[in-house]
Amino acid sequence: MKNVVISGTGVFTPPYSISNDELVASFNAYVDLYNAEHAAEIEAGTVAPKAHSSSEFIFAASGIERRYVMEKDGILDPTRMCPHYAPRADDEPSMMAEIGVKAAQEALAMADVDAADVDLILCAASNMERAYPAMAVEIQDLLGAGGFAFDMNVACSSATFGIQTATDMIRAGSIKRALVLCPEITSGHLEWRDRDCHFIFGDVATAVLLEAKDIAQNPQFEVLSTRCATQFSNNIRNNNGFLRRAHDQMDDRRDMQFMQNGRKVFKEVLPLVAKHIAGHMEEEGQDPTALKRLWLHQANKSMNDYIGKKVLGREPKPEEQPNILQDYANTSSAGSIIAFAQHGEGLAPGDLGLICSFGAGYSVGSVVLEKL
Ligand code: CO8
Repeated sequence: MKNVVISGTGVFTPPYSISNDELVASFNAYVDLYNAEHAAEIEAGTVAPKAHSSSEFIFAASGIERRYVMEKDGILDPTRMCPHYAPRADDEPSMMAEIGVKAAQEALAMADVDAADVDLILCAASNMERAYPAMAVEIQDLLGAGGFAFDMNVACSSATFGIQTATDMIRAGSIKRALVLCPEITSGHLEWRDRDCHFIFGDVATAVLLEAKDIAQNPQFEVLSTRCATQFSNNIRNNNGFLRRAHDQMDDRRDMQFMQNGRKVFKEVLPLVAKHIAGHMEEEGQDPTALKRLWLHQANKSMNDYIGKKVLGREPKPEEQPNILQDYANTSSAGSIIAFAQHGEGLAPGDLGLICSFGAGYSVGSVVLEKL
């Protein structure tokens, strides 16, 4: 069995950022327009009025201060409330492939590896731009990588499940190097007109390069073990899919975008994650308090504070459990990888760290790493 290392990471950060105040101003303008347009029905009690959002609520409930997006004007236009992405011709790169390639190139440069020497590309994300051909195969072509490629979707846990998939293949010897890419264009499937969730998500792309240890030039972390788990829940759901044409009333149905029962997710996922990490560390023969760094899924600051405290048995220091959600918001599968890529410094050889994701499915994935 081959040992596996992570030797490169990359983060593509989109060009535009939207602050909570900007987002709330456009949302509230949309609400005023909506309520004026439906004044008669609201008066008659047949339509419920919409309520204003607030920056104070968003920060207090989530810890999010701003989010990056690929396009900002459409989102902030109260008469549109969704990004505007021009359709691309078949001979142009898809959006997911374009940003996935940028993150991948950063990871390859860090590891000093040629794309041609990579033999697996995984495009692991919450939503796919099209059904086929796979974005992963398109990225393989754009990079000039070898081997094979495929798309996989485990919502917010796509990165950790992708790392397990790639690690297992390297261990077994069927591949030598893999790029796990998470291009998340969440702005395309967020309902920006819903006060309960309009602030949650942001766009980004991340890359992790995994290699067999014996061929890595610049290894950073060894993958000691991985653990994936799922448990069915409808509390985070998106009903859009290939049967859409065959269903009635599909034009603007709320369930064609991201939906969640946030309170229930919060309550149900926390114990699941705390138990998952404890079980993984036990399998590893280590006490959870041995972990010097937690790179957690970036959905909600209070959730992360709770998990950090539960795992370490005390309040983690900020550097032990770095958050990036204040700047990026929830970037689905990419969140824990941004934290890992941007806050991997300051560990000594032999130190243990843990990447952990959780989200729709429900799904939970964890990766125990040793600093080299
Ligand atoms: N402004 C002001 N007030 C508001 C707003 C707002 N924007 N939104 C809600 N309120 C009000 C509510 O109406 C409610 O009022 P009242 O008490 O009078 O009824 C009050 O504030 C409290 O509302 P909530 O109970 O909803 O607020 P919470 O404290 O629970 O916070 C959160 C809401 C932040 C959503 C929180 O529940 C949370 O973070 N939950 C966990 C969510 C989570 O981790 N989800 C994972 C989803 S990501 C994933 O799995 C990937 C899916 C694929 C990606 C999709 C991309 C688009």
